[in-house]
Amino acid sequence: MGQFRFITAGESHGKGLVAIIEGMVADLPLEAGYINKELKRRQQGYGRGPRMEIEQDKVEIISGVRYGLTIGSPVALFIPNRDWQNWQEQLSVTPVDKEAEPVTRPRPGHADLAGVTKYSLKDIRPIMERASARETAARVAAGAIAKRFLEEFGIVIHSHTIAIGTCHCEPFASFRVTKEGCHSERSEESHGAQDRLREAISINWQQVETSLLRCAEAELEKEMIAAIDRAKAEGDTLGGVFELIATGVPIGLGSHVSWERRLDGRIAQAIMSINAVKGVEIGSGFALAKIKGSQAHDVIEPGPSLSLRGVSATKQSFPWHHATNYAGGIEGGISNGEDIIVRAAVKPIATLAKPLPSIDLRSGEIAKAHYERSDICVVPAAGVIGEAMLAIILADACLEKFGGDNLKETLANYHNYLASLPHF
Ligand code: EPS
Repeated sequence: MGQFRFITAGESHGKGLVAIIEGMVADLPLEAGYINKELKRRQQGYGRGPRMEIEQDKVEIISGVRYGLTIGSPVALFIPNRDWQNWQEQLSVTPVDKEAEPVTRPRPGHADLAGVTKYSLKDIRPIMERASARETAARVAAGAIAKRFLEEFGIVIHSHTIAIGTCHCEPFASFRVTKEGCHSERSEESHGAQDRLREAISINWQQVETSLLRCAEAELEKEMIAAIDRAKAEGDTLGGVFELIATGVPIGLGSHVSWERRLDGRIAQAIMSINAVKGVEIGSGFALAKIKGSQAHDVIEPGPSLSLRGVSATKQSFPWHHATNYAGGIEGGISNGEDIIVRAAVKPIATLAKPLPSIDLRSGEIAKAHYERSDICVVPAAGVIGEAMLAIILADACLEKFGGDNLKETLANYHNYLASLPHF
C-alpha cells in the first residue's frame, strides 16, 4: 500500500490546480494529450453549470517525464483555472487594501459550516474554494497516469450512469428481490447467468462516451434529461448513481491478511472520498443483505472462463470460472480475476438556486443559504472521477504486487507471477 501516492493543491477560483504523483515506474510512455482527454471527459455531462463553458482543462507536465517517458521521479502537473482572471482580488495570495465581503450563510449539505467552525475562520470562502469539486480535475489528471500504467496490464476501466434521481436502470450483477423472495439468476438455467455476465460486458462503451449523461440506454437518458430540466426549472439539483467496471484485473491484488490491505476497503475509501458521494457498493452490494447464502455466492465451475474479459481472459486462463459475479470481482479483500464492479450514490449538489434555510453566522438570525452559480447534476462527471480513483487504487495494488522501478521490470514480474500460478 502507498506505492502510488498523490497529493493535490489548489482552490476552485485560484490560479490553478496542482497534482504531485509519486511512485510511478520509469519508462512509462506519457503525454499531456493522454491526460487532457481524461480532463475533457470529466468536463462533459448534461446539467453542468456555466463554469464549464469558461474552463478548458489542459495539463502542463512540470516534472517526472523526459522525451515522452516517465523517469521515476515525482510527476508534477499543473492545470490553470481560466476563471482565475475574474477572481484575482478575491483570492489574492498577498494582502489587499479592501478584502471581499465574507460569505457567512452556510449551505446545508456543503462543508461550509463544519469547515468554517473547525478552522475558526470568519469567512466561508476559503472552505468553499477547497471543498469545491473543481479539485477533482487534479485527481483525474493523477488518475490518467494510473490508467496509462494499467493499460500495460490490459486493465481497462469504464463508467456509466445508471440513475439520475428516480430514473434508473437495473445495475449489473443484480438480484431482483420481491416480497415473494429473491429471483437471482441462480434459480434459472445456469447458462442464464453466463448470458447476464455477457450482457454486462457488452455495454456499448462508445455509445456511453457520446451520450450526454454517460448512459447506455437512449430512452432512459431522455427521461433523465427531462428530470434534470425539471430540477433546473424548480431551482433544484439532482443526484444519482454511477457504476464502474474494471476489466482485465489479475487475480491476487490486495490481501485478506490485514484490514488495510483489503482491496475492497481501499476502493471504498477512494470512491467515498469523491465530493458528494454518500454510498458505495461492490458487486451486488446492499442487495446481498436481502438474500440467503445459497443464492448470494458465485459458484465455482470447472472449465475455462468464457472469453468475457478481453485481454485478461487470455493472459490468466484457468480451468475454472465463477458462474456469476455478485461479489464484484473481489472475495476476501483479494481480486478474484473477475471484473471489478463498483457503484456509488451521488447526493444532489448542495448549492441550490432556490436556497435552503440557514443562518447568518454574523447575526445568528435565520437567513437563506448562500448561492452562487452552480451545477444542476454532476453524476456523469462523478463517474469519470470514479474511474480515476479506481485506477489509482488498482495501480497502487499492481505496484505493491509486482514491484519494480522500470516498467519492463514490473511487467516481467507480472508475467512471471501469471506463469507461476497453480493451474491444477
Ligand atoms: C462547484 C461549483 C461550480 C462547479 C464546480 C464545483 O463552480 P463555480 O462556483 O465556479 O460556478 O462548476 O466544478 C468545477 C469548477 C469543476 O471543474 O468541476 C462546487 O461548489 O463544488
